[in-house]
Amino acid sequence: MDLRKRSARIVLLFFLLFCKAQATVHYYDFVLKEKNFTKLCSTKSILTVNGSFPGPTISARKGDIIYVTVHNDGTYGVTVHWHGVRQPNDPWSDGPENITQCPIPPGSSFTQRVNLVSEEGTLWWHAHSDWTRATVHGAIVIHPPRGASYPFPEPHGQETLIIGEWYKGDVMKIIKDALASGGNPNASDAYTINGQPGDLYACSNGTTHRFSVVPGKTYLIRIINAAMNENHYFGITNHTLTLVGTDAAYIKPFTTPYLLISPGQTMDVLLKANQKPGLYYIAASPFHDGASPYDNTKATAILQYRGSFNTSHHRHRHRHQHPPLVFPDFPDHNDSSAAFNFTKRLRGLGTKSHPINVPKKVNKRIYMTVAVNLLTCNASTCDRTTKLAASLNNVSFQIPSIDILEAYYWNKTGVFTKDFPKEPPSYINFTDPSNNVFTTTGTRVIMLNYNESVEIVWQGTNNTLNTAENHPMHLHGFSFYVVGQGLGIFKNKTHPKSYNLHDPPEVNTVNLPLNGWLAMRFVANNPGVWFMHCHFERHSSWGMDTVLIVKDGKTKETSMLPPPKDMPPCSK
Ligand SMILES: *[C@@H]1O[C@H](CO)[C@@H](O)[C@H](O)[C@H]1NC(C)=O
Ligand SMILES: *[C@@H]1O[C@H](CO)[C@@H](O)[C@H](O)[C@H]1NC(C)=O
Ligand SMILES: *[C@@H]1O[C@H](CO)[C@@H](O)[C@H](O)[C@H]1NC(C)=O
Ligand SMILES: *[C@@H]1O[C@H](CO)[C@@H](O)[C@H](O)[C@H]1NC(C)=O
Ligand SMILES: *[C@@H]1O[C@H](CO)[C@@H](O)[C@H](O)[C@H]1NC(C)=O
Ligand SMILES: *[C@@H]1O[C@H](CO)[C@@H](O)[C@H](O)[C@H]1NC(C)=O
Ligand SMILES: *[C@@H]1O[C@H](CO)[C@@H](O)[C@H](O)[C@H]1NC(C)=O
Ligand SMILES: *[C@@H]1O[C@H](CO)[C@@H](O)[C@H](O)[C@H]1NC(C)=O
Ligand SMILES: *[C@@H]1O[C@H](CO)[C@@H](O)[C@H](O)[C@H]1NC(C)=O
Ligand SMILES: *[C@@H]1O[C@H](CO)[C@@H](O)[C@H](O)[C@H]1NC(C)=O
Ligand SMILES: *[C@@H]1O[C@H](CO)[C@@H](O)[C@H](O)[C@H]1NC(C)=O
Ligand SMILES: *[C@@H]1O[C@H](CO)[C@@H](O)[C@H](O)[C@H]1NC(C)=O
Ligand SMILES: [Cu+2]
Repeated sequence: MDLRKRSARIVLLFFLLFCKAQATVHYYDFVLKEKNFTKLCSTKSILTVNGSFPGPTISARKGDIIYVTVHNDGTYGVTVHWHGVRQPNDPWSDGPENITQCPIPPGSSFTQRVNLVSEEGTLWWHAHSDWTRATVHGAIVIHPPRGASYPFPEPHGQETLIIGEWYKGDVMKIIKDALASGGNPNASDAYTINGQPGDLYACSNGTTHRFSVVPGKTYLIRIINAAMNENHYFGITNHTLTLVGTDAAYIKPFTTPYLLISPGQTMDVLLKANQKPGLYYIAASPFHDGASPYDNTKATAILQYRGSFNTSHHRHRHRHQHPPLVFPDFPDHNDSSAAFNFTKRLRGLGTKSHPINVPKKVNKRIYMTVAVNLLTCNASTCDRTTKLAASLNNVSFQIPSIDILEAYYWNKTGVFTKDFPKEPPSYINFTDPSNNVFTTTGTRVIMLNYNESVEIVWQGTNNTLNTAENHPMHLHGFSFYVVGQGLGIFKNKTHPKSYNLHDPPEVNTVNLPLNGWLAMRFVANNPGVWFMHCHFERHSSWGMDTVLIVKDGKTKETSMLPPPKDMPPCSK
């Protein structure tokens, strides 16, 4: 062996040993159980992890491996998903119900491996069964590897803020009733920040979440939108935010008075406590540009400068009393242009330690319409003549009763078909109000060869039902680069010429604008079965979903791992 090759090998060996030594293995136990919570002046029992809402935070460093044993002490089957974690070669731990596993039955447990190979920043975990994620979710905080640092000055402190959505009714019943009636599910009754609706809701102003800061210091705030059906504006009165990362990847920092954050997305911001010491609202308020009913309330938490609020004086009598605070200024709830402008500002960081590896050439293109539709129904499937549905390329996805991953791995037939269309059935004017609303149904998946460079262009639609709205599109198993976006209809001759192949952001969830299009790219180098869906829960429940199956490569390293021994059984 020549000297150059040998020294390269030695360097590689050191690199491997060094990385191995750095990876830490963590173990967590999650106990799914019911617990009573009182909010909005009424008490109800919700499914939780370990009795907390939001659930426990997982903290680790990039490169670490976490084993989470999920014990189901509830009364029905549930699955848990690690949102945004690539899970290389290991779809078995990904979690979506009947896509990669059957539900964990009550009284049993399942150990999932959360392998943080490539993500750094903030992600989250949530239940992936029916609407259980409303209450079963928590943060995944991923620090830089040991010895590495943030691509910005070390913050003085950190805070995680989770935006949630609270329903007075039972969430499982809400979606069940909606699917049975064929209509819209009930809207929520409040939004929450770290489980608290805040000052603007009855009975909750005594428990508003507070975040204390030292004047002059800079903080890293990790924001997660865990809401079910709504995007949010997020901001802090009289403060600007510097966005530094999203979906556990860094971006080129920019300063903004507010964020537009969609369900599924995470955003890391730097906050400088540079205003007059006092109390300020941290606020979330919905962005909703569709015609469907929605919860039009606002959630608040409080940013509290230390020294400006005399806690000892108030501790006994009116512990949390404060003068009225001002809500931050946000654009209108349906200002699609403000939302689109915000999304367009994101750019990948693109430094030596955080490179951008966007595919420059593409082997496989998929053009995919995203629609809310109708299906005809009869008395046995719903109460009306038609029911609301949703589709991708006019296929409303039907979830099977055996998970697709096991069907694929064990060569079981009759569970899914490998023929998801690569373009819509016809090239109509997708945004025209006169479009037909009806869709077909099926469990049709997209087959990809290992290492293929894939481009997916999502196309927003409208129709006679007036269903145009934005959609937070999410892919499991990959982060993808957002290379282009625009309003109106995608033109396959001209729009690709304006793609950003220089510094596109890398995300796992992206907001497809109202009546617009969005182009994304990734390399299919993660063999497995990966769910793709709108992260509005009502749309996903109606079938705005599909599955990508990435076939094995030629070697063991490029093939899917075998299933773990404790896979929950499928009842059949
Ligand atoms: C959850 O509760 C179980 C049992 O009480 C405990 O062993 C476990 O450490 C808890 N997990 C977390 C993440 O707090
Ligand atoms: C919640 O409270 C109700 C009414 O007090 C009670 O019947 C129920 O057992 C409680 N549930 C849990 C999980 O504690
Ligand atoms: C949904 O809302 C309707 C009307 O407010 C109410 O009667 C019903 O109980 C709600 N359903 C659930 C499951 O909370
Ligand atoms: C703080 O923000 C509020 C609401 O946007 C605004 O009315 C007020 O003038 C601001 N105060 C300062 C000191 O900037
Ligand atoms: C806080 O209250 C205590 C007790 O009433 C008082 O001694 C102290 O001076 C107060 N501090 C401030 C900053 O107002
Ligand atoms: C909470 O609301 C009650 C009733 O409106 C009010 O008396 C109290 O001062 C409020 N507390 C705070 C901290 O604003
Ligand atoms: C969005 O950006 C466009 C073009 O830069 C600008 O004309 C428009 O005013 C912006 N809209 C909002 C709401 O910021
Ligand atoms: C998943 O399959 C089980 C049967 O194994 C079925 O009871 C359940 O309803 C299915 N879940 C979904 C979301 O379709
Ligand atoms: C499934 O079929 C493929 C191709 O025919 C074969 O290589 C593989 O061994 C089969 N797997 C199982 C588990 O039977
Ligand atoms: C599509 O329909 C919309 C709404 O009617 C219209 O504004 C737009 O110009 C049409 N686009 C094309 C390419 O015809
Ligand atoms: C969508 O179509 C409806 C008619 O069904 C029309 O009233 C509405 O303005 C359209 N919305 C958008 C955003 O194009
Ligand atoms: C490009 O779009 C046209 C319709 O505008 C369509 O007929 C054609 O098939 C598309 N070509 C590709 C390669 O997708
Ligand atoms: Cu949607």
